[in-house]
Amino acid sequence: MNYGSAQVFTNELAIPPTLTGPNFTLTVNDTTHEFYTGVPSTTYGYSGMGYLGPTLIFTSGETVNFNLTNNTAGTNVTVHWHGFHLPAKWDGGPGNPIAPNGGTWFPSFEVMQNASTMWYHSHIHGLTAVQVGRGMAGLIIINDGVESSLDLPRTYGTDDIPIILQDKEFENNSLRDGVSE
Ligand SMILES: [Cu+2]
Repeated sequence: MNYGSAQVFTNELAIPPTLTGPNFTLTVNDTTHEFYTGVPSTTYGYSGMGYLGPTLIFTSGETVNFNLTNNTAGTNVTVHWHGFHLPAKWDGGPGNPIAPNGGTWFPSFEVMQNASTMWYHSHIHGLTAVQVGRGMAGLIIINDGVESSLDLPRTYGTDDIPIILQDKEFENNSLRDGVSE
């Protein structure tokens, strides 16, 4: 049986840290990240991370509250709760921009979903692909009583592994922006 050729990997699988609610404070920052050792790429990260953001842990039925700050030097961002059932004013779509250089946004909503893996990301008109590709995204894990009663592996980062897949284009080992939205 052919299992394919052996590949050599150089980067350890990154496991984002977790934040547990119901109150969350997140900043988004201009930063850099070395996808290839020794070659920093211009990226975005949340709350001190060089790329992407922490995994947020929600409990179904609770109200979650956010203190969000845009510390980038020159770009509007949003924080969109992908796929969530919530009031439009807290959706974080293109109509809810947060200004750069310290602009803030304080959404608050009830978690109406059952147990699931969700995600958040910037959703600025015309720049969503660039901002998400450079790091403005993170996971959300929603727990509920049904899921927690099941006999499943649930030690985050050990046997419950968060995986984020993104396509990437590099030039001289430095990240290039995608061209699509
Ligand atoms: Cu989305």
